Amino acid sequence: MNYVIPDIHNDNRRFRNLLKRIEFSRDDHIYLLGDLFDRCSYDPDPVGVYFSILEIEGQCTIVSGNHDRWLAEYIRDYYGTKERKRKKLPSYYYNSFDLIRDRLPEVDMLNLADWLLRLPLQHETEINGSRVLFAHAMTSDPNAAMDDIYYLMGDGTDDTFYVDGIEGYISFCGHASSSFFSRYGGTYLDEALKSIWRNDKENVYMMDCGCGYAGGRLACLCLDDMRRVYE
Ligand SMILES: [Mn+2]
Repeated sequence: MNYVIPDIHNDNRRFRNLLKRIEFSRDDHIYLLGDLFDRCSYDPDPVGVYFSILEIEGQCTIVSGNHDRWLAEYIRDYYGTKERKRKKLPSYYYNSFDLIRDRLPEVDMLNLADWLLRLPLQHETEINGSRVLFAHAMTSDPNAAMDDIYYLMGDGTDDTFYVDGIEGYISFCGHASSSFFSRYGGTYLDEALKSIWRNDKENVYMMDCGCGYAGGRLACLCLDDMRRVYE
């Protein structure tokens, strides 16, 4: 089975519960839509998220989110700065950096940063005869590569993607709360404003259901039978 999971945002408990509930096994594959880290003030466990993913790395395809990029760049800046000058650096805006540094030595943090910076911005594949695209905020036609910021943050000036999608593909994204997308028509696959949103053309799925915020939850969509699980 092929599963898609959006923004985990440091919530290793919800992530592991989801894996248990879908009975994730050796034949399965997971597509993660980025934003693995930052937030989850109620139960943050970035190292747990990292280790959970490494355990299943061969069965996991991950695209980068804006938070993954920010964290990786901060780690490199921090350790690229002479020790006596580090105090003068602005602290990382989110909780992940300090939480990870409490548990991992410099070499492992730099490896984490390298790993994050190697993540692709978009992944294209074919599943059960459908061509699919995964990216954090917006996907693009694979023949028309966009700047990094497009995939990581979306295009703030042109929102036609949400209505039209990418011709010939089904796109899966996270980044912005699915509750935001009712303005573009479409359908909530489960509870209104609180579940995965799909556009009217049925070629765009916006999956972020607020995991990392109190009251949010983590969605999981099975691409083989379209079954949804929320944790
Ligand atoms: Mn996010």
